[in-house]
Amino acid sequence: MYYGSQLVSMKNKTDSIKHSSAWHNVAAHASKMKDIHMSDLFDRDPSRFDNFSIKLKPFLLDYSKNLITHETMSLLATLAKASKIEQWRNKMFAGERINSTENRAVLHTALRNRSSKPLHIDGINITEEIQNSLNKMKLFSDRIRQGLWKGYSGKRITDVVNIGVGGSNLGPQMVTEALKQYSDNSVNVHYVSNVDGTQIANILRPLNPENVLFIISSKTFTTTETMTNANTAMKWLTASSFDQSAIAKHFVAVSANKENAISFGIDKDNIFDMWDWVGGRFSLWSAIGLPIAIDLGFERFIELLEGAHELDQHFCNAPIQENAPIILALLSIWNCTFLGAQSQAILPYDQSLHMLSAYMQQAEMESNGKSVNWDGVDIDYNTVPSIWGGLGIDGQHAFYQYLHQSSNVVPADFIGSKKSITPVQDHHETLMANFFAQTQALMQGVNEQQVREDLKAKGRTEEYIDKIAPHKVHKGNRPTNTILMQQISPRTLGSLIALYENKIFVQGIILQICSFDQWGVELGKGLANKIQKELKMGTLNDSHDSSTKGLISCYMEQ
Ligand code: G6Q
Repeated sequence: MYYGSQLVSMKNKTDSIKHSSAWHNVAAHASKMKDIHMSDLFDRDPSRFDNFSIKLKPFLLDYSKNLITHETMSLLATLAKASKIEQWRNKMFAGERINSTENRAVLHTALRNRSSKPLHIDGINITEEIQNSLNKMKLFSDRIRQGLWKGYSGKRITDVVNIGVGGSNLGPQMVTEALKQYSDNSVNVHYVSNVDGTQIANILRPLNPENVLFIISSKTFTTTETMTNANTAMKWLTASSFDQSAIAKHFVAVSANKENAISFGIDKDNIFDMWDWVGGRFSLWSAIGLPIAIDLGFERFIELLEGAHELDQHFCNAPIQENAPIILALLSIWNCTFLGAQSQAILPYDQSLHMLSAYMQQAEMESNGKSVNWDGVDIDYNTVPSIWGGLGIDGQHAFYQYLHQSSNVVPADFIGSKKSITPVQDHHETLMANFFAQTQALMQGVNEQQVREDLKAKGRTEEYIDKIAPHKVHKGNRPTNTILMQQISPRTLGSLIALYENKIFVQGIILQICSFDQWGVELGKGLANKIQKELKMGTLNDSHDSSTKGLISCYMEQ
């Protein structure tokens, strides 16, 4: 089998990228660049914005406010070439098993490829499977939206509750939130992810079981949190109907594990496909996106896929130095691995994107938050930053102090829209004025002389100026990328998400990390299952450390 040779070719053969001349050249260049201030680079080059920005249909990417020169970008492009990024990209799109630790293809891009060209995985034409799944989603979402799918008592479905967690929740929920303005509200869509009963209890309290449809979204159909919530939902429904046949009318599943879904009680016709070549955190393009299709209508869901596909086309065809996802990945590596930044902020200036940083946090940190390379050998360079953030304006009145003056430099992505989807008087102008001001301030900063002159002009005493001036100095030189969207829409949002997904893939390849597994998530899961048994039995296992034992005993006292 071809995948065997693929695995063998990766095993024990990775020359650390750190030993390449491309890497050495970037590192040597970084030590020279550290003493340069970005505002000098702007002074020297009036066309810096034109040189370091890319205009694509859905958005403009300005990356000129990074500590870079033409030489930097050229050295980084050579690093990308040395990593064989184009060959790896082609392998991913062709369905090679680049998820080496799980021996799987990585084909979320196929889910949004609108061409009918066959693509075979293990002899199965997945293009056909994807199309069949989309057809099923269309039929189902139309019936729900038009009120043709009835509950057990003959009433229409008014509320859909999606039960899933992690990749089976964050993507669809983030998109549903972002595209609220595009919903005709024919159905209310809710999301339950937390095993804390408070969440499901609050969501179900005002609902009438006769009008509710549950989607159990779980690729594995074994995730404890999702199964616990699904069981609660099942009890809630059957307590009202007392009739098992009601289940088929109120429960559907999205899963790669049909057997488990069926033994849970879900009708086999009500199961939507998932495949092992789609990672959870990249799965919103599959039937995991069913709640999006129900909320917005299937045509809007297709627009989301098309927007992502357009960005994939750009990723596949644009040369490295004009390739937005590759450039974003290279800049992250430049800022973190070479210049030492430890975290990165995602700062949307668009209310609709309020869940974006949480989504990106999973996408990047679960993919690349690792410290061994493809061969399992320890990596001795900084890999990816921790990702955090939140809505820009709210952040300005909270954590931006840290961005401007902390001793840690936090590179940030600013994401805003030219047009608001909900124009209200002059709100958008105020919002965007802040959006532009912040990246300028982070880049330029204010030096001591400027602070002193300003305070003097305000009539402050010399004594006061001496005391306060150091506190008002902003060193600036803080890197930002600006993504200026046309307007949030299914299509542009699709492109934005695909931009980041492809960026994450590029980071993984250059840093030689397997981006598509998540063993770090498994460890705690296994332990929690064991402890849950102890809590149920009321007996404490002696093998725990004293802290864990002490905490569990204290919990058991109640
Ligand atoms: C994503 C991760 C993880 C996963 C959840 C839910 O890439 O693998 O977040 O999506 O643990 O898993 P199930 O869909 O199998 O319930």
